[in-house]
Amino acid sequence: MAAKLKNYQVENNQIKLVYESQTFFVKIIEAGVIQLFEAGYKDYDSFAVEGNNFNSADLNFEVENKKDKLIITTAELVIEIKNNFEVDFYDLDHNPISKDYSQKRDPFIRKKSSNLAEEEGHKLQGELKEQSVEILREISTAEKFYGLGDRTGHLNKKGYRYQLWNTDDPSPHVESFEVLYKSIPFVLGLKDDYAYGLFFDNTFRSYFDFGKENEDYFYYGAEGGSLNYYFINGPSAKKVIDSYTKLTGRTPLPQKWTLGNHQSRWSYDSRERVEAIADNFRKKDIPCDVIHLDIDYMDDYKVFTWDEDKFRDMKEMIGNLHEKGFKVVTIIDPGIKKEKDYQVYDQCLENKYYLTDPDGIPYVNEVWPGECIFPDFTSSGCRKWWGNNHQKLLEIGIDGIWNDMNEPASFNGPLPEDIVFDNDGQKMEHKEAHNIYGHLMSKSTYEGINNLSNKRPFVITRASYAGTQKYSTFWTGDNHSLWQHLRMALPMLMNMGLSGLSFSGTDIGGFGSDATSELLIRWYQASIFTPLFRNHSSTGSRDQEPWTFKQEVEEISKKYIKLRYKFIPYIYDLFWQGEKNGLPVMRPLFLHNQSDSNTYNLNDQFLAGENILMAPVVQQGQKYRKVYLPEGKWIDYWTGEEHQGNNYILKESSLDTLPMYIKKGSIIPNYEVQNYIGEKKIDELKLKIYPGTGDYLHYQDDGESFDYQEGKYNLYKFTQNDFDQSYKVSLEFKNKGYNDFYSSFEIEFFNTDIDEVKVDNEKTDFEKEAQSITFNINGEFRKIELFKA
Ligand code: MIG
Repeated sequence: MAAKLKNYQVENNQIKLVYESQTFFVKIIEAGVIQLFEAGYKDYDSFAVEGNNFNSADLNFEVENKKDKLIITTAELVIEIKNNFEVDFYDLDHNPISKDYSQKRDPFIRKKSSNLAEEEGHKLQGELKEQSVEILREISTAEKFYGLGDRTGHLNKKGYRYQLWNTDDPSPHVESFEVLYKSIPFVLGLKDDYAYGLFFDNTFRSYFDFGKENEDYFYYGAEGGSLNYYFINGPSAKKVIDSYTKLTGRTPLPQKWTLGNHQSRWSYDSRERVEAIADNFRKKDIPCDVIHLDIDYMDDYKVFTWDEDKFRDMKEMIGNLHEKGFKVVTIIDPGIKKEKDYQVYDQCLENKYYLTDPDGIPYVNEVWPGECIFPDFTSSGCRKWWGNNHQKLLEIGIDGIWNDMNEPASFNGPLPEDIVFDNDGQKMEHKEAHNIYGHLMSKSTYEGINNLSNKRPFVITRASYAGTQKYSTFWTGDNHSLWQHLRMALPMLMNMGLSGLSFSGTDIGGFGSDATSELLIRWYQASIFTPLFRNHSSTGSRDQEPWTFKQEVEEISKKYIKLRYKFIPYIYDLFWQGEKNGLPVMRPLFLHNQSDSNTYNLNDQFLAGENILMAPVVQQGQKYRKVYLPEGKWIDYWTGEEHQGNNYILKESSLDTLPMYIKKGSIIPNYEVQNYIGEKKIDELKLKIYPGTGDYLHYQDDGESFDYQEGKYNLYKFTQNDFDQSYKVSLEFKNKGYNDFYSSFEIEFFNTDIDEVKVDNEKTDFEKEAQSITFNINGEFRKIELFKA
């Protein structure tokens, strides 16, 4: 307990508060972003916040010393700090946003008669013990909680408790799971319709209890480290995410092919198998961009090697695949096989880049290769060395890296808590470094590939911490081919998106257990807008490629994979925007309808961007699906039927139907479907216009390099105005920097007619069909206008 405030000092943009027994700081990062931390514990930097993108130079704030509290006022917030460093946040009208809970913890009592139940094998939930850091905050009745990365259960986390300790547990993930692979200590609170964020930047085993032990308060705490958290003001959830991702970083624009269809399996374990899979996609006219190689491509599971027998002339194999338009991604695990004369092992030993026990002896545990040592990713030298190891893979043409087992997972019991990490001389123990192991491995991989190639690195990781989105994309680990897991995929991915992890996906069809044909179809449908679009399955489970079930499955899967490819420019635009505003591709409905309480607990619908509403079927045998449409008018993607929002509708949803709605006033870009991204030069942009009033920014670049950062991209602004008497659409350049312009536009309209097309004020011929018009343009233009009298 900090007890009484003795004195305080204002030092630039932070206030130092000296209490009888502790010292705290309140740092004003921006008017609505406040860091609260304790003096002392760490003098090394945050792993999540690596420099931030705020301009804190001219911040104005006032500090007022009242008898029993200190009051800090910024342009957005009033912060009241009381004894014991209790902190309350108010808006400028003095409405409370978030207040510390000033009473003691008072958990419900867990009654049990004896320990027999546990002996018999029942897993009883333990009590949440007092932590060395813990913060209790009041819960108001109408409060909802979101975020926290990859949690099981529902969109809204109220009433549940979670632990942050990166864990590989391949048994089917269910609602009562407290841990999973990732640790993202970020919470988005919605108090009535006022959003705020809390980011608890602590890497030790942490706990978040959202009113489970007592409905009056929620709790975050950790087993070590110090008090260090950020309060992020809304009132809009969009603003909270914008600020959170300014702090911890944003998903960089990916290479375009990464948005295509990925096919994986544990494992395509020979050259013949890989080639047969690839050929089948082309033969069957199912678009596919990427084949993944799981652990069996390696020589004896040794990382940065490959099996020369099973993968005869790997470089040639990859070259052939490239010619057919496939990219290849290989898995890399952290464990390094303990084997003399294996170069990676020798170098790791020589440079002392391994984890040690407290006596400095290399720590050994078992993973796929048998006995292994583990690289110490907290060491910058190790990260650099590990990153450079990718050279061998890049030389034979590998296009991306998939990092697995980096919680880290181990077969011979977990790594003890006192395993030592060097952290560039500021040593730390496993209990502090565990949750950042995957994060730092991703960083090493990203930076390595970035130094060795001139393309945007593509990394997928299983374990992560806050901020990993700067380096990697994510998949949700070992789900199963269960309907529950298809259902869970949606809230899990939405919460990951809210937590900064925008580029995420689940194993389509499910990893463990055997998929059914119906489940696979519904999973493909539900994934049309999940950024990572990969079918993956476990060794020993039934085959899961789209053609391994009856013909109907192949046909319907193909239809939806093709639909995905139509929307590639839309998804790519969302990534471009996400680099600017931090917003994810897959969004819960409340993000754009924050005052609509019907959206707060909507688990099975999401928005792709702002204007496409997805209501996939996630129940076996469901023929009719209830869909909630928020405010506005919504157009059924398939039938063109218009529906009034703020309304529930029932959609017929036979197996080949994916309920999908476009908001009136939307302009949506599409490309011709290709076998793979980049197969053809795209000269024609197809626009689907849902008449109304609205605008849209479309982005175009080379799809792979960093040239766009020097302005080599085109940005088009499309605007439509639906006036009483007339209707007008205009297309103009906002940025002209990339030389491949479209030479033709095909514009499809719903329920309207176009009478005139003008390119740079000159009337232009156009072809008209029932619902669309097409016209050619001569490379460059300034402005295109379409009129309806
Ligand atoms: O313990 O590499 O989550 O995607 O196929 C299993 C084999 C190790 C776990 C990953 C999964 C991958 C599998 N791996």
